[in-house]
Amino acid sequence: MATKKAVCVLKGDVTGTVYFDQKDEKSPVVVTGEVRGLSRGKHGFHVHEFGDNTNGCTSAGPHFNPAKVDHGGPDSDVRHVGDLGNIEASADGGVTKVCIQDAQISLVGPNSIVGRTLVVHADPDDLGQGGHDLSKTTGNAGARVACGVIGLAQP
Ligand SMILES: [Cu+2]
Ligand SMILES: [Zn+2]
Repeated sequence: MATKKAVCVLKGDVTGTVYFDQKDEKSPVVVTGEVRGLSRGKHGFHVHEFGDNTNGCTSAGPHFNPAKVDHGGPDSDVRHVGDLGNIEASADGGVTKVCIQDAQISLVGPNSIVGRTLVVHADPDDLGQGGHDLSKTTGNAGARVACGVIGLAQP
């Protein structure tokens, strides 16, 4: 397989553009880009199951979780495929750089995120460790402040 590239334009209360690059099916996916307008602090950052934004970010459904396991953080042994953790804004309203490498998401095969939705949340993802009712499903990351469908990018 040649290098695969995908892209997501985030829209909502904040905006952004996020790129996904994968050298071959065995390689991690490199996630880069920018999100503009976040409040200072950590914000949950996930791939949700459906590429359906007909009812805004809500219709993207739950976290992409083909193995039907509990929510976790990107480095957890048990996690959803879509669990990319948090991005962190250093000040209110500025530009937050995204720079993540992840070995569970893919651009091909059963863990492919192409055609699914990337979501940025209002609150921090507790990575499954918060002890809240929602920790093991959503990380209690709160509202969906922006989202966009992940699609194949121009080469
Ligand atoms: Cu999410
Ligand atoms: Zn999750």
